[in-house]
Amino acid sequence: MAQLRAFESARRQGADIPEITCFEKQADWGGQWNYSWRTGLDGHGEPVHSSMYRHLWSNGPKECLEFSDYSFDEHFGQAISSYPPRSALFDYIEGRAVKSDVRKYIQFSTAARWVDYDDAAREFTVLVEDLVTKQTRKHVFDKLVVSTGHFSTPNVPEFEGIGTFPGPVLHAHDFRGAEQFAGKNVLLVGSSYSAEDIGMQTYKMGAASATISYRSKPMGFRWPDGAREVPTIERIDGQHVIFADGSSGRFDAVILCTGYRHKFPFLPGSLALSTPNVLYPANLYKGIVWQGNPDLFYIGMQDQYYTFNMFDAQAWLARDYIMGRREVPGNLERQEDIQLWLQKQEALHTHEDEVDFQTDYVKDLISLTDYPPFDLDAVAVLFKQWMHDKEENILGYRDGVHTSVMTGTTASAHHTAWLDAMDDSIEAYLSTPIGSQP
Ligand code: FAD
Ligand code: NA7
Repeated sequence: MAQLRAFESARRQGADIPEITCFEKQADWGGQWNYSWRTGLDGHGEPVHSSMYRHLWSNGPKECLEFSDYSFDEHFGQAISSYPPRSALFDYIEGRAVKSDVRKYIQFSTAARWVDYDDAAREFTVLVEDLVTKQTRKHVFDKLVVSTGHFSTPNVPEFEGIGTFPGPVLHAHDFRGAEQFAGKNVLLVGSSYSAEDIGMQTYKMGAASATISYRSKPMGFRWPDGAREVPTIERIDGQHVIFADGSSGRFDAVILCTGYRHKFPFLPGSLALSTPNVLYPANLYKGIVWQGNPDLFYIGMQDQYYTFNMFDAQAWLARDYIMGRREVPGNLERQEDIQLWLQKQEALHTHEDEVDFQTDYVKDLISLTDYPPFDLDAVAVLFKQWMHDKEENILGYRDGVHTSVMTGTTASAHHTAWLDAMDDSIEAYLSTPIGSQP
């Protein structure tokens, strides 16, 4: 959506933009934000894309992801809270896409199946399947942008004895809501966003306990009573799980919050990015240009503090390379630039360092394009405030308010504290509950 918007923005400024086709395998746009109740396979037998769940509220302040050319004020016409539910963020990204009229470029329910690159002709041949008619078609392109996300294919490790566990064992990708865990003892494996948020979802929905097992280091939040962190799993024996420090527990369900794999089943190995979930994947110049073939671009493949506005900055730069407004430098220059960023990445120690790193990265992108600039240092301050708020109160940080860097608008406090908010629909979110009027 960012890439289409970037081209459309240039077109509206009078530029002669290239012919664009976007293939989207789902029937609607929004990517992860397009919630599905389904798990496993969708109605066409395709892997379900979205990993989002009911009661998913933004896990970072909306002020950190705001588009600089489409503010929350413009979309909602009123101040809203800093941590909206999924439905409101979907509405926001859809609002901008509708306003810029980019739907016309998208062929929905169409999955990319395979890509070939012809070195001599410098052309990509893309084989797609219309999931409704079952017809396959080939399209030829000069440039290819891959923006298929990387939080969709679960990373599922093996644990000794896990096959003996009698209760449900699921990956975060297949988690759709915590209501079923009321009264249960839940084991969450992993120590990042999914473990933290799904763990607190189970607490919110009345789990008897939430135990979070880390591999490298604990998250260290001040967990509420009934929640705790333990080291990695040594082995599982039926319902009984033994951890590396010798402690153990009896659990009713295991949720593997063990992250995702970058997976591109439609790309040959020579074109497919292979990387762990890091802030600067190797082999991408400026984080977007495939080092092995500068006609190929990737958007959004980084681990993310910044999201929507970073995708925009990437898309604006990709657009300018594609349109020849800016020349992609030669192999050596690209490699040197990549190396510099990789070295900087190596030196990161704290989450604050990581925020500063990604802030510098987005600044670098924006300096190369006409994406409306904004005060990225102020956004970095917001990220650090957010991290501090989480440390102070993991269940209450979403009740805090922040001020928009784009508009200066201070968010309104939501009418219901996150812990008590049981309706994540946009209607409930934007409503003023009866009795709360002055
Ligand atoms: P995606 O949103 O994953 O979109 C990729 C698109 O590519 C999908 O529409 C998919 O159907 C399509 N596609 C995939 N394969 C094919 C194919 N072969 N052919 C055709 N189409 C294909 N970010 C935040 O800013 N705030 C949050 O609170 C937040 N919470 C998150 C919670 C969860 C559980 C997850 C998983 C992610 C969260 N994120 C959050 C990050 C989120 O991934 C990004 O905000 C954003 O959705 C990434 O956009 P994307 O376009 O790169 O990828
Ligand atoms: P992340 O942020 O990639 O984190 C994955 C976590 O899984 C991380 O803590 C890993 O531990 C852990 N992991 C991976 N393999 C194992 C094994 N074998 N054993 C134990 N733990 C393991 O993924 P998330 O799903 O949390 O977040 C992804 C997005 O979804 C994010 O944008 C959110 O907004 C929602 P490590 O720390 O590497 O030792």
